[in-house]
Amino acid sequence: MKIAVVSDNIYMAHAFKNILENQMPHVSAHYFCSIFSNPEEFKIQNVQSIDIKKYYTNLIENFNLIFSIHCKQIFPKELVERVRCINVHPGYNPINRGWYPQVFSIINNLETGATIHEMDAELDHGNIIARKKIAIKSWDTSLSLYNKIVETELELLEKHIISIVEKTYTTITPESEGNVYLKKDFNALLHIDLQKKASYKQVINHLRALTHGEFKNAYFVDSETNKKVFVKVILEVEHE
Ligand code: 0FX
Repeated sequence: MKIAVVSDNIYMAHAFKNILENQMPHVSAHYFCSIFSNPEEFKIQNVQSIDIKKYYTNLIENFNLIFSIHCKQIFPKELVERVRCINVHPGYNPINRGWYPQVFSIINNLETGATIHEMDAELDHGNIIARKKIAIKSWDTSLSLYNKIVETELELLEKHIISIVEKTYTTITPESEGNVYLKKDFNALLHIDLQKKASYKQVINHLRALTHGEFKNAYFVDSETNKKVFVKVILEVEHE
């Protein structure tokens, strides 16, 4: 078995490596990041950068199982059709396909969770190997929910890694095409129109969906200086 792991997320790449090494010490994998990352930052031995769009035939020739662990480059159709490719996705398919799922779940009142699935030519679309929902609390921000999603992705990987490598799992077909959100949909949420009317619930949901640690996401434009003013919220639930 020749396994490749492609990741643009340092935390996830290390966690995946630990799970694979702990559960399958006899199995080795080659680690890559896409053109969107700097391989030196990964601090994984022999990690290589690969432009998947240009050099995917190298992957086809050299590997028979490929994991996408938050890889930011789209896998070409030929790659997913010629090699078994598995995606670990920070959303519950098919409800949360695409970019930054928890953001859209909070704003659009959609369920969320984590999914491991076989890849096909469409985004976050293939047959599902494992998935789990996570409850969204009214005090969750994008960051607090994201942290729970990542831990759920790892929980699913711990449970299913052996069956994935050994190809002994069963899959379920997604019930529908679901929802797909892209980076441009996220970008369209950032500018707050101060004239727009909304309920407090909508406003709080919008702002908590864009509150993610240090990221400067939501903003309005100050009318005097024309400068962006970034906005985030602090939500704290009382202790019982
Ligand atoms: O690696 P990842 O957690 O996942 C993203 C997509 O959500 C996922 O669908 C795709 N399969 C994967 C390849 O890329 O993304 P990240 O580490 O860039 O961001 C993590 C979270 O941080 C994100 O869910 C929301 C938040 N964030 C990120 C950026 C860059 C912001 O709130 N603002 C930002 O500008």
